[in-house]
Amino acid sequence: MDTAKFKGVFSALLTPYTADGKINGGSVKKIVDMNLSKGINGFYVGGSTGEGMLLTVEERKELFKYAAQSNAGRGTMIAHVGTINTDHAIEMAKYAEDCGYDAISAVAPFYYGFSYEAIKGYYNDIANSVDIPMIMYNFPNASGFKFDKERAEDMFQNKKFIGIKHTTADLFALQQFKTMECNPLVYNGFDEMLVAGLSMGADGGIGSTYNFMPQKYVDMFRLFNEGNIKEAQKIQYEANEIIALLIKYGVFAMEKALLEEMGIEMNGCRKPFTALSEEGKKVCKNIIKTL
Ligand code: MN9
Repeated sequence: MDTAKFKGVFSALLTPYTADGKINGGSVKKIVDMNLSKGINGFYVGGSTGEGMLLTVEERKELFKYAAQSNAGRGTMIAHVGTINTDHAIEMAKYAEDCGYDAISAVAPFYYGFSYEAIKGYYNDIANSVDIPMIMYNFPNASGFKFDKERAEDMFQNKKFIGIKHTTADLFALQQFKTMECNPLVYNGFDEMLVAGLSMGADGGIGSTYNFMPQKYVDMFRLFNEGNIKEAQKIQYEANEIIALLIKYGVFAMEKALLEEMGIEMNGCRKPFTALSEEGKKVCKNIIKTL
């Protein structure tokens, strides 16, 4: 299959809410338009950044619809359908396919400490329920499941699997995936390490901070591919100064406050996430001036 459209930098779309806590379709459109205008290649919808685990199945489907309509065929769309209930994941995967998504993705089922066989079954059940390909979401800190080359070689025998979103600092593992015979697409998952991930062979990145500073990631990716590593590193350092503050005050709450400052209604994160502190709000206003 032609994987060209899957390479590049993808925003892990934040989920905006209305004042009464519903999914805010108008704001989804604003983020999508702004990101695409800066050169972002597409969107990863309803994942960790999108508060996927805090939304109902109906809300996740609604979000898929809004994002697909906003994108209107411009960028490459990946729908995160992961949850621990296989039937729910399949329902969302089918819906995403109907909305025109290019691929689905799923985190490994968590909480019960499922066996490898159970996890493999979950992935195959979801992947085989649709015709679009599957991108494995490898996030061991959240799922408790360690995905390595050996397991990838086993799971990727199913040709529906085309890639891995690699959200761990283990860049050796990332590089090892790239030595697999099927040469999967591998995405760098921690924004603060994009240039490092690209150096180890990543085909692109998927990240939350792309939502409010897309230009930096578009530039990093372009400069890296032009062989201008020093300049790419410079932008990575600039981004990391901001990311360090986000990590201190709450990543998603801060990202949403930044977009709110840019005029896009976001209405914070869903509970049990806490609201941004007063100090965080001040820091946010200072960050805005540097963007
Ligand atoms: O989707 C995000 N991952 C998580 C990617 O939030 C788990 C990243 O963009 C991080 O938010 C970011 C800050 O650590 O790298």
